[in-house]
Amino acid sequence: MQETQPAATAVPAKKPVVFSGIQPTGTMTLGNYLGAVRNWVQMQDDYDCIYPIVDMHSLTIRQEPKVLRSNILNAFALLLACGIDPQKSVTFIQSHVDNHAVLSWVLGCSTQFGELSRMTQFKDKSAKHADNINAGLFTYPVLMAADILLYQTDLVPVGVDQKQHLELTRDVAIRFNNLYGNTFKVPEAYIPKAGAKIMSLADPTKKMSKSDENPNGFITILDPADTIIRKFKRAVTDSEAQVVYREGKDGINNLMTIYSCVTGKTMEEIQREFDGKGYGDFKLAVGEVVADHLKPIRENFARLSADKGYLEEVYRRGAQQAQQRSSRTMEKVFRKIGFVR
Ligand code: ATP
Ligand code: LTN
Repeated sequence: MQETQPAATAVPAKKPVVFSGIQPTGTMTLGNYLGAVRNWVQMQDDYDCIYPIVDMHSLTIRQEPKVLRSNILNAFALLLACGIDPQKSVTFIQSHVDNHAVLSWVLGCSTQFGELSRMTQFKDKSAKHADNINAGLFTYPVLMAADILLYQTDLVPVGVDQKQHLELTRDVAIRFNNLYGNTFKVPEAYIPKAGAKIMSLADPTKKMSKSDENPNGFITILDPADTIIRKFKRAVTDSEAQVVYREGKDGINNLMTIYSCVTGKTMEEIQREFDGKGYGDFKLAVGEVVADHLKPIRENFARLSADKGYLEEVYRRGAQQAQQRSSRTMEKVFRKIGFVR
């Protein structure tokens, strides 16, 4: 008689951990979306993803409390509206999980003044906010390292502006591991090939940023279709009237990148499509595809932001999950550094 074998219980392979955050400093721009959030959405099926709204980071710039509170809730609703699915990913509000601040202190003691002084974002932001060069602005990358290292992260999907902070995170993790024994996974940056740096529509030599004073420089993902089309029509280009991707054509290169990211067309295909046509036609086409692409997000946002009960349920559950997962790393850190438990 043949013996029946017990059914093999397949142990699911552990998915690599993905972590990334966005600041609640205003409405997400097309740059944030194409450079980061769109990739976060796409990664949810293949990775174990963790996506907080990093409200503690936003304190490095002066905030109006009432506005901040509403920005945090809107940023959270917007993340869900873009397609972050709380059934698949852990999503929460950073300040709800104490471990971020606690690990940040510990890592700060393993980070050198000199290396923080070299951070270009610190130099840029202190030039922009010369009346408020606070210690938090200086130690900001340490909090970011804590965010990432708390979850034993493998991959961090970000725009290219965050590359230097990621390198610092890796350096701090390696230094800590060498000093105290293996504690943290050393993460890798995941920077998209296209869309990693969407430029301002008003000044295509500058990054599109949600805290830009000139609203014509950025498209927010909640802008209505007519605003989007108007902003693209006004986008700064050159006087050549040729839709080609070439050095020195910053404005056109940026519009072509946006068009390519949204439609999936290559630069050559775009060049052919607009061969012999003027910038007016091209700008209108870019405006229209972007407006169409963002329409469902705007509709999802209207529905979600009206449901405060649901949002609260999601961020509470997310914080519990994040607290639990990050506490494992925190315990390990405390043991390694010699704290009494
Ligand atoms: P702020 O204007 O307040 O400095 P920001 O617009 O730069 O904010 P963040 O919240 O700091 O946005 O960034 C969230 C994510 O979006 C990061 O991964 C960042 O690299 C990415 N990102 C920001 N701006 C752009 C851009 N113009 N192009 C591509 N990615 C971007
Ligand atoms: N520093 C980032 C926001 C940020 C982040 C993070 C990104 C804070 N913590 C952890 C990735 C992983 C910014 O300014 N865009």
